[in-house]
Amino acid sequence: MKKSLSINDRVFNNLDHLKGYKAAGFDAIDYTCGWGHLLRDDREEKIAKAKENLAEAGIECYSIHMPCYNIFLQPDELNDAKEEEIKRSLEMAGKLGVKWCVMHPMGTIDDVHTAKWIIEKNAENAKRYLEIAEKAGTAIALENVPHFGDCPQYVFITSIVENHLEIVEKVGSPNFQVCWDFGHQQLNISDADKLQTVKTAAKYIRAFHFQSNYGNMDWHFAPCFGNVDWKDIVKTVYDAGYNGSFNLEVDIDRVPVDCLFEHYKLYSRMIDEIVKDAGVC
Ligand SMILES: [Mn+2]
Repeated sequence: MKKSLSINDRVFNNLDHLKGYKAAGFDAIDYTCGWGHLLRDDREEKIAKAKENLAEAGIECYSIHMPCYNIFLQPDELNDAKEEEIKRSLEMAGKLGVKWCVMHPMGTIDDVHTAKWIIEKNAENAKRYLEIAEKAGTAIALENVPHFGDCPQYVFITSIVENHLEIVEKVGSPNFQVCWDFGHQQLNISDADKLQTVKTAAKYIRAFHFQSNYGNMDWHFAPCFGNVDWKDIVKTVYDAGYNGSFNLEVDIDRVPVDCLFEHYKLYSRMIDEIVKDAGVC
């Protein structure tokens, strides 16, 4: 089983750092794209260097987090700069051998914007991105966004698992599947039966974000904090045949770079604890 952590440009192109990360027990990364550097002229050199560094460190780039629109926008509120950034992220993913590119959905359900319309529009957008992804040799996974308890007026389209899967079904490709965020699920006030929801989504899950919280905010804590009850939900995903990377999407931006290795060791150990607890590996 590959273990990965979401990392961003702070350490992504630092070979010594990647070697330390590997030594701490990780063999893959989830790269959170520097939303902006893909629009700069030096991007091709950076991508080539990243490829070289990852190979030398013996690390796979299993997934990326694509640049995304603000989740509060409706799916027809597009702009050329973001479309170009998304396109370039998919092309970069192809060059780095990335298996799954994770994207957020667009659209909140209200009196004007029905679920049916939002689903249709997201599928339309996704098909356009998928064409670019397949040409580049990669694939896309659509993430679940929670219906947050502190802003209940916003019901995001993938807060309802049936809507989420309907977008996937409408796109209708093995290269357009689901990224499951366990921390988001814990926050989702529209999700009354968490285990049943994971069971419903499990066969579509190709990448996941494991992160934790105490049910009040989207903290992105490491699993040694927060109270996500992982045992049955993780088991459900693996029992459905999940064979991707065990990915932690943990907020480490405020950890000083020279202290990160201690965190990596702890997180690697926590993944071992979780899979042992869930009895999946
Ligand atoms: Mn996530």
